[in-house]
Amino acid sequence: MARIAFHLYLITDRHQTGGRPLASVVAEAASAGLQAVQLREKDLPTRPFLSLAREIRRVTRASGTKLFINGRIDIALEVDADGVPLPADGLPVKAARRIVGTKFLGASCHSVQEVCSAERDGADYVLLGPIYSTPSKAGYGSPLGLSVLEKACREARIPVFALGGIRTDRFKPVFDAGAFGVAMISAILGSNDIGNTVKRMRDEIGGYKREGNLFV
Ligand code: TZP
Repeated sequence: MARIAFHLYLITDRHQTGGRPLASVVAEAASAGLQAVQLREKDLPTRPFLSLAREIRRVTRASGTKLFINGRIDIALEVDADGVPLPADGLPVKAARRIVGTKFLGASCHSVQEVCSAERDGADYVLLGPIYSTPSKAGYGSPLGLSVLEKACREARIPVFALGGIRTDRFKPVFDAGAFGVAMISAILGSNDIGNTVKRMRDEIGGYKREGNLFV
């Protein structure tokens, strides 16, 4: 099984691109060094979602950016995505593993307990959030804060990606708390200069690389 070797992770929301087509925005981010993208678009019906997934697959193949398809294992298999992050109300990790085989399996978690059980069940990585309050997703209660992130990172051996309200000026506290990576919607998609934003993010993350069993 390949190991997780990416730290900068974009989650898509085509409503937050300021009217720009999602595929071109992702292409710009990918050619600037974006390492992973999760196609989310929960409100898209299956067929347009599949077309978009195919388009984003073409773009990400060209740059070597990992592609993840939120929850839709059928679509992930069809476009040969690199993995599937499971939403909290999606298939259980063990059931999903039987279908995806060696593709990366992620789990969206909202507590330390969920992180631990995702790891026990065989997830390859978790997205933990919201760490900070976020304009992008209502209904997830109050932000977990850095202390929950720190505890999750201490207890888990699999990579923990911090999610929710993450911006470049918050990279330091989340990496200091032990995060393996950062996942974002608005800080990337809301930028007027996505290429430059992604490059600056890559540089910033480069500064936090540390020796260790996870962080390469
Ligand atoms: N899950 C928890 S917070 C969140 C998701 C999908 C949204 C994160 O968006 P942003 O704009 O990076 O805060």
